[in-house]
Amino acid sequence: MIDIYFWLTDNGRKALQIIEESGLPHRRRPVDLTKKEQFQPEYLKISPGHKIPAMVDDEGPGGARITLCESGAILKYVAEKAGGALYPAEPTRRAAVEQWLFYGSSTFTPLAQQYGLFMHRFPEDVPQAKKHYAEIVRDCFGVLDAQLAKNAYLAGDFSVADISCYPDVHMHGAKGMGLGDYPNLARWDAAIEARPATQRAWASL
Ligand SMILES: N[C@@H](CCC(=O)N[C@@H](CS)C(=O)NCC(=O)O)C(=O)O
Repeated sequence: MIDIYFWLTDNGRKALQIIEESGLPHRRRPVDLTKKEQFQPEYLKISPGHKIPAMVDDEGPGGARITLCESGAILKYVAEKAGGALYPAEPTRRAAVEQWLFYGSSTFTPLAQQYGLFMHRFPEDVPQAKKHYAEIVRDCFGVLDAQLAKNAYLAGDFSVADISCYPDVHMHGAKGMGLGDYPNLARWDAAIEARPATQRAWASL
């Protein structure tokens, strides 16, 4: 059984999406960031950097319990355990998936989080920061849109690469500034939104 520790944020949705796509038995374990539950000593044993998402698999490699944090590592672990096209084994296809998986987890999401902070949560109005991060997010949308002009999904078939980028495109694009300038990204967003696993992952607690 896999326990998924999450909250209703971009990275939390990534973990929920991959576990729903995998079809593996799991339990949802909400970690309420608004109550600072990520700092509870028991949780810090799983996620030392006090971040969601995290996971515990009672039946990890060799049958041993494994704990994991970092959304990218969780996407990879769950998809590999499930097998199939979400994280392909063939080296060239896997390399393409990893390129866009890491683009999501190390470039796009951290920058989109800064955009979200200054647009929606920062206590002061900071026009320069808003402008700066809006330009960066639009640049990322353009990069993704260009890739999706050539491929149905970021690395060919639907994979963890798409899950790595979807939540911030959906929140800040489709449900935010709009995707009118990015037709390929809009088509991709709608296709992923329609997936039953996405619907389950984005349903309330
Ligand atoms: N690189 C990490 C980032 C995770 C992250 O930023 N988590 C945020 C919510 S989206 C969090 O848990 N923040 C609470 C805190 O920092 O105390 C990942 O991809 O999982």
